Amino acid sequence: MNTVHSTTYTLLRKNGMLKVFGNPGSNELPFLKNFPADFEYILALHEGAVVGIADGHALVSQRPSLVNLHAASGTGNAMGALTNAWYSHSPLVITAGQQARSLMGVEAMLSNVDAAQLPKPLVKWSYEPSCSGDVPRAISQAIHMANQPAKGPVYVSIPHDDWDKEIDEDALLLAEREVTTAGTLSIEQLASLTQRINKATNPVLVLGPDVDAYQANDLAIMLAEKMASPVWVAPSAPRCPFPTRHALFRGALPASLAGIAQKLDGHDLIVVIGAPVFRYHQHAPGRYLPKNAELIHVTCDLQEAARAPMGNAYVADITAMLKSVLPEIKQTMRPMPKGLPVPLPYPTTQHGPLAPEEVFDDINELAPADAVYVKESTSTVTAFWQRVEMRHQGSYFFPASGGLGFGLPAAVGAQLATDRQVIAVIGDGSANYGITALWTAAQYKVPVVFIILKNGTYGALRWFSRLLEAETAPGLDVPGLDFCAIAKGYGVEAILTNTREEFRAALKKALDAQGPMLIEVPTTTIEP
Ligand code: TZD
Ligand code: CA
Repeated sequence: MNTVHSTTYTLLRKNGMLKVFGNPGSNELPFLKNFPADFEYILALHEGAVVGIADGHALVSQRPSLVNLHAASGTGNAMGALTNAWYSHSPLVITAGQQARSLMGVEAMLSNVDAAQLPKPLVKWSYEPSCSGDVPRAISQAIHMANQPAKGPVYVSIPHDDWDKEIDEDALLLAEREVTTAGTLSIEQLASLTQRINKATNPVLVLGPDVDAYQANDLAIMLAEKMASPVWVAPSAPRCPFPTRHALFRGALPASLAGIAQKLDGHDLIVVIGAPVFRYHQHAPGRYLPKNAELIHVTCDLQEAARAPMGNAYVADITAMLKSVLPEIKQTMRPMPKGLPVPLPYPTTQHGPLAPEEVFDDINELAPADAVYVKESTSTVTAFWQRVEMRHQGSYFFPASGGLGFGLPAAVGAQLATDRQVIAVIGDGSANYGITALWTAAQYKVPVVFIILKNGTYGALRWFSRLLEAETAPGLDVPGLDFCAIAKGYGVEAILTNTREEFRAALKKALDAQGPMLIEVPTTTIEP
């Protein structure tokens, strides 16, 4: 007999979704009972960590992650993490257990009232099936919705008495389905785009996270070299789309109107690929574009295209677009611009806390060339981009909405998806929002290197408080945290390092370790 339960697991298996990231409650137990042996349940102790881990896994594996949350309260705890999943186009299939159908109306304990409404507007699609027979179809729809461009999180609420119900064998047709989209440029679009690029006298490229997400990094290098144009990373960067020591690399754009216009001044054409136009942050008023500049925007996300305040947009698959555009772009005769100078090694501090720059120099020297960095220390963004060389696709992840609590869990999820070494570089403020993910790292022996930069303060907010003339604001310091004690409490080996020598020795040890290790390093406060 086929049940909703057996059919759903067949569907998940066919879609390669063999991990369930969750934190269970009574509503979810009927889904989890008779858990098939080829599936793995990844338990995290708070739903923010559950979604962060699933997000990191989806970003690195490029596959949808299945999340199972507990009713409304579990969903509520996960909402902050959903802001990041939404902006990073993470394909998360989030399921939440619902009360038994006959008890929902009286609002028995654990009823998720108006369940489909709850996660909006942070999901692409949200649904509660109207009957048990519709559950596998709804999950199938969720998978395809999540995994087609622009990818993103989706939500399905499932009453717990549905799982045992018998279902028609035709429901298994769902497991055979494929949904694909093409999304290439039309002949007319291709001609208008390439003519505009070939005509430009001083073009500049601005690359965003979806270049990295669609593994179009090498195509972007070829395009940049043909155009001999400088390459900037789009502001508020959650990923690294371009090798940071390439001669054409210029760094990440500042996240303000005035800052962007200033950096791009002098260019007649700005080509933005795989990013919103733009993800501003600081309010520094100014014109959208430098004088006499035109902007072309290529994105896989219709919403990104539609909401931009300037420029002409092409909505297309990033990889397919680059493949069709490249042969049409003329190799320019303009000379290749000179590369940025590599920063000099930061001098070693003799007394007192290390500078973050020293820590980054050591990471850059000692970490494997293809390390995956999950970064969530907000005051050290520029220093990190300058000092830690990133060469390969999938080398860098930062919370895409700016919502803290992504980094520590996402590093665990990323390491579950790759053999490359994952290194989490996390601030002493940020670490607390996702700290329980340490337990998951310990229990599942996930060999992440966690580096906690401890400056005792919300460093970026210190900087912002000057920008906003709000220096008198309370609540900006976080003294009295002992991350070694916290890590040990969750079962993760930890070392406190006060000197450069101690840090280097600890990092070497952590890189060789079979399981997770945390390094706590007191640092000075610098500016983002
Ligand atoms: N809460 C959440 C969930 N997300 C946020 N972004 C903030 C609060 C506000 N916030 C920032 O935007 S940066 C920051 C906070 C609290 C400071 C982070 O401190 P840190 O990093 O120690 O992790 P730095 O390097 O000291 O800035
Ligand atoms: Ca800090």
